[in-house]
Amino acid sequence: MNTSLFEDLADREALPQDLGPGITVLKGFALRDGAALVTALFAVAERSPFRHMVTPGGYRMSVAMTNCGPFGWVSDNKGYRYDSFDPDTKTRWPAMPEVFTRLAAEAAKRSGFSDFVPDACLVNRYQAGARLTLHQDKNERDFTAPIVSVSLGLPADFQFGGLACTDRTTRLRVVHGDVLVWGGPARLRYHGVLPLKPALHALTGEYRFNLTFRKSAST
Ligand code: MD6
Ligand code: FE
Repeated sequence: MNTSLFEDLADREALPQDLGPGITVLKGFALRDGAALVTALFAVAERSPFRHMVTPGGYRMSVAMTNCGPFGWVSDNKGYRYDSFDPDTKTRWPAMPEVFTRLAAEAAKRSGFSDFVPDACLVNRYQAGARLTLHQDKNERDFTAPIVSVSLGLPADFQFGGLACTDRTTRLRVVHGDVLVWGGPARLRYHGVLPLKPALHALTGEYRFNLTFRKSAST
Protein backbone atom coordinates (compact mmCIF):
# COMPACT_ATOMS: atom_id res chain seq x y z
CA MET A 1 0.00 0.00 0.00
CA ASN A 2 1.25 3.42 -0.90
CA THR A 3 0.96 5.76 2.10
CA SER A 4 1.69 8.92 0.10
CA LEU A 5 -1.45 8.19 -1.91
CA PHE A 6 -3.58 8.56 1.23
CA GLU A 7 -1.77 11.71 2.33
CA ASP A 8 -2.51 13.17 -1.08
CA LEU A 9 -6.16 12.15 -0.89
CA ALA A 10 -6.50 13.64 2.59
CA ASP A 11 -5.22 16.98 1.30
CA ARG A 12 -7.84 17.22 -1.42
CA GLU A 13 -10.77 19.62 -1.37
CA ALA A 14 -14.14 17.90 -1.40
CA LEU A 15 -15.85 19.95 -4.09
CA PRO A 16 -14.45 20.78 -7.50
CA GLN A 17 -14.75 24.49 -8.32
CA ASP A 18 -16.19 25.75 -11.58
CA LEU A 19 -13.45 27.89 -13.02
CA GLY A 20 -15.31 28.80 -16.18
CA PRO A 21 -15.44 27.40 -19.72
CA GLY A 22 -12.26 25.87 -21.10
CA ILE A 23 -10.70 24.77 -17.81
CA THR A 24 -11.02 21.15 -16.70
CA VAL A 25 -9.72 20.07 -13.30
CA LEU A 26 -8.86 16.37 -13.26
CA LYS A 27 -8.28 15.72 -9.56
CA GLY A 28 -5.80 12.88 -9.06
CA PHE A 29 -5.65 11.99 -12.76
CA ALA A 30 -1.84 11.52 -12.63
CA LEU A 31 -1.71 9.79 -9.22
CA ARG A 32 -1.31 6.30 -10.64
CA ASP A 33 1.67 7.45 -12.73
CA GLY A 34 3.02 9.83 -10.07
CA ALA A 35 6.18 7.90 -9.18
CA ALA A 36 6.98 7.14 -12.84
CA LEU A 37 6.49 10.81 -13.78
CA VAL A 38 8.82 11.96 -10.98
CA THR A 39 11.48 9.40 -11.96
CA ALA A 40 11.26 10.45 -15.60
CA LEU A 41 11.51 14.14 -14.76
CA PHE A 42 14.63 13.52 -12.67
CA ALA A 43 16.14 11.78 -15.70
CA VAL A 44 15.29 14.81 -17.88
CA ALA A 45 16.97 17.11 -15.33
CA GLU A 46 20.14 14.96 -15.37
CA ARG A 47 20.56 15.88 -19.03
CA SER A 48 19.19 19.43 -19.01
CA PRO A 49 19.57 20.69 -15.43
CA PHE A 50 17.12 23.06 -13.73
CA ARG A 51 18.14 26.70 -13.97
CA HIS A 52 16.73 30.05 -12.92
CA MET A 53 16.05 31.90 -16.14
CA VAL A 54 16.14 35.67 -16.37
CA THR A 55 13.13 37.67 -17.55
CA PRO A 56 13.50 40.14 -20.44
CA GLY A 57 13.31 42.84 -17.75
CA GLY A 58 16.37 41.40 -16.01
CA TYR A 59 14.78 39.60 -13.05
CA ARG A 60 15.93 36.11 -11.97
CA MET A 61 12.87 33.85 -11.81
CA SER A 62 12.27 32.16 -8.42
CA VAL A 63 10.98 29.05 -10.21
CA ALA A 64 13.74 26.82 -11.67
CA MET A 65 13.00 25.42 -15.13
CA THR A 66 14.01 22.88 -17.71
CA ASN A 67 12.28 21.35 -20.74
CA CYS A 68 11.90 18.18 -22.74
CA GLY A 69 10.58 17.42 -26.20
CA PRO A 70 11.37 18.98 -29.59
CA PHE A 71 10.98 22.55 -28.29
CA GLY A 72 11.71 24.20 -24.95
CA TRP A 73 10.48 27.48 -23.49
CA VAL A 74 13.32 29.88 -22.73
CA SER A 75 13.59 33.37 -21.32
CA ASP A 76 16.58 35.70 -21.37
CA ASN A 77 17.36 39.36 -21.92
CA LYS A 78 16.22 39.00 -25.55
CA GLY A 79 12.70 37.84 -24.62
CA TYR A 80 10.58 34.71 -24.28
CA ARG A 81 10.61 32.09 -27.03
CA TYR A 82 10.67 28.40 -27.92
CA ASP A 83 14.02 26.92 -28.92
CA SER A 84 14.97 23.37 -29.92
CA PHE A 85 18.35 23.79 -28.17
CA ASP A 86 19.04 24.13 -24.46
CA PRO A 87 21.07 27.35 -24.18
CA ASP A 88 22.96 25.95 -21.16
CA THR A 89 24.02 22.57 -22.57
CA LYS A 90 24.02 23.72 -26.23
CA THR A 91 22.39 20.41 -27.15
CA ARG A 92 18.78 19.55 -28.01
CA TRP A 93 16.37 19.21 -25.10
CA PRO A 94 15.95 15.62 -23.84
CA ALA A 95 13.25 13.56 -25.56
CA MET A 96 9.81 13.67 -24.00
CA PRO A 97 9.42 10.53 -21.87
CA GLU A 98 6.74 8.15 -23.11
CA VAL A 99 4.86 8.30 -19.79
CA PHE A 100 4.63 12.12 -20.19
CA THR A 101 3.26 12.04 -23.74
CA ARG A 102 0.72 9.34 -22.95
CA LEU A 103 -0.59 11.05 -19.83
CA ALA A 104 -0.89 14.44 -21.58
CA ALA A 105 -2.84 12.91 -24.49
CA GLU A 106 -5.17 11.01 -22.14
CA ALA A 107 -5.88 14.08 -20.01
CA ALA A 108 -6.57 16.22 -23.10
CA LYS A 109 -8.88 13.57 -24.54
CA ARG A 110 -10.79 13.32 -21.27
CA SER A 111 -11.30 17.09 -21.45
CA GLY A 112 -12.62 17.11 -25.00
CA PHE A 113 -9.39 17.71 -26.94
CA SER A 114 -8.71 14.59 -28.96
CA ASP A 115 -5.39 14.06 -30.74
CA PHE A 116 -3.33 16.42 -28.55
CA VAL A 117 0.30 15.85 -29.49
CA PRO A 118 2.51 18.16 -27.42
CA ASP A 119 5.84 19.26 -28.92
CA ALA A 120 7.08 21.01 -25.76
CA CYS A 121 7.04 20.22 -22.06
CA LEU A 122 8.13 22.94 -19.65
CA VAL A 123 9.18 21.52 -16.28
CA ASN A 124 8.92 23.94 -13.34
CA ARG A 125 10.50 23.36 -9.95
CA TYR A 126 9.30 25.36 -6.92
CA GLN A 127 10.92 25.46 -3.53
CA ALA A 128 9.67 27.35 -0.47
CA GLY A 129 8.84 30.94 -1.44
CA ALA A 130 9.02 30.36 -5.20
CA ARG A 131 6.13 31.84 -7.13
CA LEU A 132 4.96 32.66 -10.61
CA THR A 133 3.40 36.09 -11.06
CA LEU A 134 0.21 36.45 -13.10
CA HIS A 135 0.90 35.87 -16.77
CA GLN A 136 -0.64 34.66 -20.03
CA ASP A 137 0.82 31.77 -22.02
CA LYS A 138 1.02 33.37 -25.43
CA ASN A 139 4.36 32.35 -26.97
CA GLU A 140 2.77 29.39 -28.76
CA ARG A 141 1.72 29.71 -32.40
CA ASP A 142 -1.43 27.65 -32.12
CA PHE A 143 -4.02 28.68 -29.54
CA THR A 144 -6.47 26.00 -30.67
CA ALA A 145 -4.41 23.36 -28.84
CA PRO A 146 -4.92 23.19 -25.07
CA ILE A 147 -2.26 23.24 -22.37
CA VAL A 148 -2.08 20.24 -20.07
CA SER A 149 -0.64 21.00 -16.63
CA VAL A 150 0.41 18.28 -14.16
CA SER A 151 1.17 19.02 -10.48
CA LEU A 152 3.66 16.78 -8.66
CA GLY A 153 4.99 16.85 -5.11
CA LEU A 154 4.11 19.63 -2.68
CA PRO A 155 0.72 21.37 -2.95
CA ALA A 156 0.36 24.92 -4.25
CA ASP A 157 -2.26 27.61 -4.68
CA PHE A 158 -2.94 28.36 -8.29
CA GLN A 159 -4.48 31.72 -9.21
CA PHE A 160 -6.84 32.24 -12.13
CA GLY A 161 -7.59 35.67 -13.50
CA GLY A 162 -9.50 36.67 -16.59
CA LEU A 163 -8.44 37.81 -20.05
CA ALA A 164 -7.26 41.20 -18.72
CA CYS A 165 -4.52 41.48 -16.11
CA THR A 166 -6.77 43.62 -13.89
CA ASP A 167 -9.61 41.04 -13.71
CA ARG A 168 -10.27 39.55 -10.30
CA THR A 169 -8.62 36.24 -9.49
CA THR A 170 -9.82 33.01 -7.92
CA ARG A 171 -7.70 30.42 -6.17
CA LEU A 172 -7.41 26.70 -6.71
CA ARG A 173 -5.39 24.36 -4.53
CA VAL A 174 -3.44 21.87 -6.65
CA VAL A 175 -1.90 18.75 -5.11
CA HIS A 176 0.25 15.85 -6.26
CA GLY A 177 -1.42 14.10 -9.18
CA ASP A 178 -3.84 16.87 -10.18
CA VAL A 179 -4.08 17.74 -13.85
CA LEU A 180 -5.51 20.94 -15.33
CA VAL A 181 -6.49 21.11 -18.98
CA TRP A 182 -6.72 24.61 -20.23
CA GLY A 183 -7.95 25.60 -23.67
CA GLY A 184 -10.60 27.16 -25.91
CA PRO A 185 -12.08 30.29 -24.31
CA ALA A 186 -9.69 29.99 -21.32
CA ARG A 187 -6.51 29.62 -23.36
CA LEU A 188 -5.34 33.20 -22.80
CA ARG A 189 -6.54 33.69 -19.23
CA TYR A 190 -4.08 35.19 -16.77
CA HIS A 191 -2.82 32.80 -14.11
CA GLY A 192 -0.07 32.41 -11.56
CA VAL A 193 1.15 30.39 -8.58
CA LEU A 194 1.29 31.85 -5.05
CA PRO A 195 4.52 31.47 -3.02
CA LEU A 196 5.12 27.81 -2.11
CA LYS A 197 4.81 26.97 1.57
CA PRO A 198 7.68 24.93 3.06
CA ALA A 199 6.84 21.24 3.61
CA LEU A 200 8.11 17.78 2.67
CA HIS A 201 6.58 15.38 0.18
CA ALA A 202 7.29 11.64 0.19
CA LEU A 203 8.32 11.59 -3.50
CA THR A 204 9.77 15.03 -4.12
CA GLY A 205 11.04 16.29 -0.76
CA GLU A 206 11.04 20.07 -0.48
CA TYR A 207 9.82 20.65 -4.03
CA ARG A 208 6.73 21.08 -6.12
CA PHE A 209 7.11 20.22 -9.80
CA ASN A 210 4.78 21.18 -12.59
CA LEU A 211 4.77 19.83 -16.12
CA THR A 212 3.08 21.97 -18.75
CA PHE A 213 2.58 20.35 -22.11
CA ARG A 214 2.08 22.62 -25.06
CA LYS A 215 1.90 22.64 -28.79
CA SER A 216 4.37 25.43 -29.50
CA ALA A 217 4.65 25.18 -33.29
CA SER A 218 1.79 25.51 -35.77
CA THR A 219 2.35 22.29 -37.71
C1 MD6 B 1 2.67 25.94 -12.56
N1 MD6 B 1 1.79 26.69 -14.61
O1 MD6 B 1 1.64 25.37 -12.26
C2 MD6 B 1 2.72 26.98 -13.63
N2 MD6 B 1 0.26 27.83 -17.61
O2 MD6 B 1 3.72 25.72 -11.97
C3 MD6 B 1 1.47 27.53 -15.60
O3 MD6 B 1 1.98 28.61 -15.75
C4 MD6 B 1 0.42 27.11 -16.53
O4 MD6 B 1 -0.24 25.29 -15.17
C5 MD6 B 1 -0.74 27.53 -18.46
C6 MD6 B 1 -1.58 26.48 -18.27
C7 MD6 B 1 -1.41 25.71 -17.15
C8 MD6 B 1 -0.41 26.01 -16.26
FE1 FE C 1 1.46 29.60 -17.56
